[in-house]
Amino acid sequence: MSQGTTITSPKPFLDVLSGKRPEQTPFWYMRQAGRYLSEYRAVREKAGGFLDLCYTPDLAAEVTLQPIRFFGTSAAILFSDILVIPDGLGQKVWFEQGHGPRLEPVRTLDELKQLSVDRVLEHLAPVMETVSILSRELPSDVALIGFAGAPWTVATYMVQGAGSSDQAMAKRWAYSDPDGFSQLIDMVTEATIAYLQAQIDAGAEAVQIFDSWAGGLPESAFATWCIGPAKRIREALAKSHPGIPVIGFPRACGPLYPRYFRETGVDCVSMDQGMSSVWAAQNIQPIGPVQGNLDPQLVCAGGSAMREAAIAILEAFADGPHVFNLGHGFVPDTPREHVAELSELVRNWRA
Ligand code: 1CP
Repeated sequence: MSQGTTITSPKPFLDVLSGKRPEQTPFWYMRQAGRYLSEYRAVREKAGGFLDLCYTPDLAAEVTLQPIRFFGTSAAILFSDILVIPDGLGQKVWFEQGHGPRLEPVRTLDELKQLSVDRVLEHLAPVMETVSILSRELPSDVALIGFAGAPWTVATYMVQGAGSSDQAMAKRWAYSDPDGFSQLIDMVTEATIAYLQAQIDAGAEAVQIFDSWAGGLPESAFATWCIGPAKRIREALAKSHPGIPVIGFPRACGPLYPRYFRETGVDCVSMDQGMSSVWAAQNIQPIGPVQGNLDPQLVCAGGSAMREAAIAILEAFADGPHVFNLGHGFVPDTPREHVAELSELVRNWRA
């Protein structure tokens, strides 16, 4: 190729993560595989339990590929869950239909000592098998994203024993006994680094760290429990797998986004719908590529409200690197025709 020719990779999603601004904005959706698709529900039924689905490579690969076939997204996200890490550490984890995850809570150092990072990779070997199937089967222009929960968010489930809107039990442990709580965070961080490294070895081309409950923390706790572990993960991956981009999603952390972006060293931040896209284009996008941030409820509503909000986001971020996404995952009763219409709109939009 002659000097000066612009080389574009066949994967626009990876181009954006490396800081480029293609004319067409790449897109994918958080929870793009899931209960709003009848085909997903059929495969989940066949698998038995939810964790069985995560640990059956053929079926997990099938549900990962469904949204690529139906909507032509620019990236596939491995089908798994953030709670496979506690499961791999030896904590009892189960999913009750309609109630979400349940765990046998870990609230003391004695309970923590029952868990171990030693068996995590062996336990999660089926997930790596799913990643290798996907890296063989994905279309050549679709990137494969691996993921894990951020240590703080995973710890909130481990300590509470379920999802919680106030993260009360984890906060109380973190505030009253930071040294003890840091042992839990360190264990999850170590397991997460090994798990993400194994996903990349198996074929993941980028990874996302989901810190869904980052938004509830005051700044100093956010720095300790969200920025610190994400920085550790970022540095470990930069050493073992240079060139693999990391997306951070410290959901709902508001004005702390720029600090998170700079201090963790992640390659891209994913933003929730509470973030003003116009403000973010001025204050966050100059730091690096951004991802987001359509309200998933707008996709439920559909129509002109959805279209206008999507266009406003595309326009706000048009001058720099941007991956179109939701501000959080699809909700189960999202009409798939709305997802098809949104995908068509983003695919045809030009900066
Ligand atoms: O079939 C079912 O009933 C299970 C529903 C479901 C699905 C489809 C769960 C249970 N997890 C998943 C898949 C999942 N989870 C993916 C797959 C890839 C994709 O996006 O298509 C990913 C990336 C996740 C990540 C995840 N799990 C997060 C972080 C993102 C977020 O949504 O905030 C969290 C917090 C979880 C925990 C979890 N697992 C499942 C549920 C319902 C929850 C949330 C529980 C709660 O609200 O506290």
